[in-house]
Parts: sequence; C-alpha cells; structure tokens
Amino acid sequence: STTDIGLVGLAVMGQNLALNIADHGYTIAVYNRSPEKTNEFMAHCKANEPSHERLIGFADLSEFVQSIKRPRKIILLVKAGAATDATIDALLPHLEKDDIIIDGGNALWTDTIRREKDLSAKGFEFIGSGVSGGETGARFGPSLMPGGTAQAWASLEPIWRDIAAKVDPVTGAQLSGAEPGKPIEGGVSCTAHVGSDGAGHYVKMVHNGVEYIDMQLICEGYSLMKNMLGMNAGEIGQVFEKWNQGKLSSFLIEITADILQQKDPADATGDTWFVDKVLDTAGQKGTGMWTAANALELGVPANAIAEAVFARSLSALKEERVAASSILKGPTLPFESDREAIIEAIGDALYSSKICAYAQGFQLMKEAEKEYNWTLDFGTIAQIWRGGCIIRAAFLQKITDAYSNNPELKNLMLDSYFTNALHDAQNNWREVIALAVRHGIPVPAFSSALAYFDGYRSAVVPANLLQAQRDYFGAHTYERTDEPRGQFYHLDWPQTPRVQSKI
Ligand code: 2AM
Repeated sequence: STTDIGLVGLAVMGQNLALNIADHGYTIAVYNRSPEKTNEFMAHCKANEPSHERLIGFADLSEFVQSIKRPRKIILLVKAGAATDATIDALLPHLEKDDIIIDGGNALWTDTIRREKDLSAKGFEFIGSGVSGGETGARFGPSLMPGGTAQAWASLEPIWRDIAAKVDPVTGAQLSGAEPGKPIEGGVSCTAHVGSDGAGHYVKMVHNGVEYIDMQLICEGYSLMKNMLGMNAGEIGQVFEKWNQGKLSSFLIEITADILQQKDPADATGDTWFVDKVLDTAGQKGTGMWTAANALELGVPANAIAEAVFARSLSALKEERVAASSILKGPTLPFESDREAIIEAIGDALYSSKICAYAQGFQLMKEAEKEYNWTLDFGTIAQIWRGGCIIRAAFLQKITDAYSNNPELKNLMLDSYFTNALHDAQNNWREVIALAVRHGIPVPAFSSALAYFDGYRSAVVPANLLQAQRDYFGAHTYERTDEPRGQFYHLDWPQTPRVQSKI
C-alpha cells in the first residue's frame, strides 16, 4: 500500500479537498463513480498542479482501496443522501477491520448517526465531518467539524489539522495567501473533534442555519438603504466596506461590499450595478430548513433562524409577489430623518440581531447536546468557525471568550460583552425597525431577533392567558403564580359558580 488516504467523489469539492491534502505532503488515492471525471481531473492536475505526483487516480474501486495504508482513511464527497449510502455499500466488501470512512458531504445528522452505528457493528469507523468554506475553503483551508469516535479522530487528526483553515492565534483572523503547492504554515487550525457520531454534521447544519440568518440580516440592511434612503448599490457597498473595518467585520460583510460595488459586465456603458440585474429569488438546499425544523422539534425558540428560511421561501414566490404588488398597497412616505444617523442605526440593528441569531444557534446546540447525548464545547465550536467558513468573523472570538469565561453560560446574550452590546445598540435597533414598519419595508429577521430579545428578557409573558384558554377549551390545566411549580389546577368552566380543583 502506497497512499496515505483515499477520496471518493470528484466534483469540485472533492477535487479541491484532494488537492489541499496533496499540497500538505500526503499521497492521496482518488476515485469517482464515472471514471471520465477521474481521468479529466488527473490530466488537469498533471498540467497545472505542483502536487500532482501525490495524486493517484483509480478506475477500479478495489485497486483504489487496496492502495491505501491501513487502517484506511477514505473520504466521501458525494451527494448527500442515497448517493452516500450507495457509495458506502460499494466500498464495504473491500474494507478491513478498523478502516475509517469519513463523510465530508452535507449529511443530515440523523443519517450520520445511523451510518456510524451500522458501520461500527461491522467493525469499521465512521466520521461524519462538516466541511465549510465552499470551493475555495476546500482548496486552501476549510473549517472542519468532525464527529465519530475519539479513536477514529486520533487517526484522522493530523491530516485534518494540516488541511484546515488557519487563524492568527491572537486576533483570530484567518491567515490567507495559500497557493497551489504552497499551503500556509503555522497558525491555529480550524478543526476539533466536535463530539460522537452525528455531532459534527449537526454543528455544520447549525452553522448553515446561522449563515442563512447572517445573510438575511445583511440583505435587510441593504434593503433599507436602497428602499428607504434611496441609495444606489455602489453607495451601499461603501457603507459595507466601512462596516467591515469595525465590529461587523466578517467574510459576508466583505463580499457584500464587493458585490454591491460590482458593475454589470453585460452592460458596456458601465452604468448598471450588477446586483440590480440579479433576479430576487433565492434558492436553498435544505440545511437552513433542517435547522429550523429541528428547533421546532426540540422546542428551542430559534425564530430568527426560521424567519431567514421563510424569507427565502417568500423570495421564491416571484410571480405572485409581482401580481400582488399592484393590488396590495403600503404606505408611501418621504424619508425625513438624518441619513447618516440612520445608516449608523442600521449597523447597530444588524449587529444586535446577529447577536440574537447566534444566541439562538448556540441555544439549539445546547438542547441538541442533551437530546443526542453529545458533549459539545461551545467555545471551541466558535473557534473553529473563525476561519474557513462562510460565517467567519471577528465576532466569533467574542463567543469563544464568553464560553471560556463561563462554560455553563445559559444564553450568549447574558455574557457581559453581549449584554452591553445589546444595551448600547437597542435604541437604534428599535428606531430602525419602527422606521421600516412605517415605510412598509419588510425586515423580518431584524424584527424577529428583537422579539426574541424582548421575549427572553421578559419575566412575564402573556402565556398566563394562553394557558387559561387551554384549560377553558381542553381542560389542559394550569399552574398558579402563588403555588409551587408542578401543582396543577383545573377550573370547571361550564359550571357556575366556577370551582377550582387540584389535579
Ligand atoms: P458521478 O461523477 O459519477 O456522477 C457529486 O455529484 C458527486 O457525487 C460526483 O462525484 C458523483 O459521481 C457522485 N455521485 C452522485 N450520485 C452517486 C451515486 N448514486 N453513487 C455514487 N456516486 C454518486
């Protein structure tokens, strides 16, 4: 056996991850169901890639497996779902005891739990690993979120640490400048063993849910500047560029500044902003929906994350919205406030909402930890999101700090840094939402995040009435404010006089 590791699935993510591994000095066997793709990839590497001698293509699955040193490590980067099961089934007859399959696709964590169980019963290891950072991340340093057993992780760890994104140990900023054949040396690796079985894929899913809301919040800020303040894309792009120098500094703010200042290449006059030509319907592949659905299942109020998924669904109703726009009328108000002050307020609304969104993501992971018997280290999770992934941001260091100050932190909003940030920004946050409402501009994620903040800080919410309603029509019983918790009562509503009974 001559290769250090194998990889199945040579779409872009698989190709780039294989190249990243080869760049780090490992010899890697590659295989794809359709051999043409392997041949094309090998030809491309030979012509263009300095590390091509460490990449070995196979057309035969058995030869591919045989080439790998034992215990074998085989990475799958095939389509999530049935393709992953089909690939595992094809590999099984060729594997030997303690071989490790690593699924780097966007698998549903419950599938990962099932696969880990099945393979472990057969004497194999299975690591479901979140891989974040898109194509560039895979090539030059992704954020890697592996699950699986500690033993399997020990075997994979050196490679995963080498190929992951690197951040500066002090500032947490991602180290950049990797080139083909020249990976980054030093820095802190954005990977860690997240937990057993499906924990890695779960955390990757929540990362994606948080990414949905992060993007939606940026879009709402953009929409207010465009529709309320009447700014053009280029002007708005400059605001984002400035924001990227401050507390909002992040990959998504950075690319937004770049996107907004892009002219339409299809217009030779150079008078058109690119973003104004992009159709306003967003696609989705399901990980945001999984996050929101699981929040509903576990009873975690991740309303802002869900709102971001619904915002994409609403965007997809393009024809209906166009038709409705000539029937359903909103207000038409001139904008009369101080433009600079409102731009600053929008930045505050964005930051506060982002804190709430992350608070929800971490609440969800906290509940999932109990539900699925994982031991998650939230500070470490924030840390491995600092580089490589789409949500990388200066802000994540604050989350790591919050959890190292208090590993038992109940909610991110209760950490003093975040509490103060919310207190400082809330007047502006409220003002922006009030203005948006008056102008008829939808800001579902801003307002949903504020409702979460206001709800979470309310010692009393109107559920007293709700529970009374439930007791009225369904005899669902209630507890009393002047009695210990756990003592239930029912009022005999149809009778007069109404008599309370202890249950
Ligand atoms: P292909 O090139 O042979 O289609 C992304 O689609 C990757 O997943 C590709 O490498 C693709 O292989 C692989 N893939 C998709 N469906 C698959 C299946 N049912 N079995 C194995 N590989 C599959």
